[in-house]
Amino acid sequence: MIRTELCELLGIEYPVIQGGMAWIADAELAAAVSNGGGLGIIAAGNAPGEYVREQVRKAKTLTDKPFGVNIMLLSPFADEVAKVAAEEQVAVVTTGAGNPSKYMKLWLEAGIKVIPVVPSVAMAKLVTRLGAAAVIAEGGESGGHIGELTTMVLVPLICDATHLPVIAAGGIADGRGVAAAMMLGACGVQMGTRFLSAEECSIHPVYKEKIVKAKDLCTMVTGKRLGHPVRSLRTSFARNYFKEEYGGASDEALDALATGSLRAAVVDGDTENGCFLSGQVAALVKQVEPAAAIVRAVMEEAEPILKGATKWVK
Ligand code: TUI
Repeated sequence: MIRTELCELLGIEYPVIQGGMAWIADAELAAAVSNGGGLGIIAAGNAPGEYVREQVRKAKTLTDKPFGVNIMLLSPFADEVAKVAAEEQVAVVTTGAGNPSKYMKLWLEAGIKVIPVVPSVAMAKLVTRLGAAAVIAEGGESGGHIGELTTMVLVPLICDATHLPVIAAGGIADGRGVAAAMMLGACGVQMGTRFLSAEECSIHPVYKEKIVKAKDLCTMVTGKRLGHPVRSLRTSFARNYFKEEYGGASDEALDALATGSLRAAVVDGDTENGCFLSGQVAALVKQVEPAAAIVRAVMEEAEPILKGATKWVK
């Protein structure tokens, strides 16, 4: 059994957090992860405050374990969602895609543990000063909106930059990834892509099948030119976006292409118009199974690896 300071901090059994996947991570998935002993997360994505309030209240009926809300800071509704999280007094807020500074006081006064994604040492130091409870060091192997550095480099740098617990994310989908993250100094992991294959994850069956069947070179990064690099499955949509991006399309034309593309993937399974966000680890995801089984499996796999790690030490 692996227990770390993250378990004590969050009141969870296994040091595993579910990624806040926009359009995907709803009350059902979050509750399943929390009931499985990890920390489930409801993603606000680009949704309005009332959607998030409804999902939070639903999750409270599905689990009595702690869960969190992810606030995507590029969202036009970030202000109202931030307020809803405080009003509903969720246990944890994770943030992504921006600087959470302006909301920190509101959340801390509501007794919320704030865990921002930090793509750099500077951001880690800033949120440490502002009272974050822990930080997520998410490398560019991740799906969705990504930073510059890889997990292998980012995690130890962030561990050196803060005294807070560090959660590793990006490129982790099994016990080997968990063990490696702990070797780098992390005391927990966040996984997104692995939970796309959870039974309780309500994405379109085409999306789930694409994840389970994905191979090593199945993801690509688009959106660098606009300053918002995004990793997704290499579908005809992604290839076409990439072509336009480097073929002189205007910023407006690229925005128009992207509009509605997450919904088209998640709800319709539409490979022509849908953007199927995924981390590189899709290649390691083999089957559909309950979220609780995923949480347990990755931690049980990590245990003998960590125990055996002394075998090279003479
Ligand atoms: O946020 C994510 N992943 C996401 S958000 C998302 S929705 C979206 N879709 C299209 C375009 C943009 C967003 C899909 N996937 N991961 C966490 C993350 N946060 N990765 C990188 C960052 C980040 C980047 C810059 C965090 C802070 C930051 O600060 C910049 C600054 O200095 O303000």
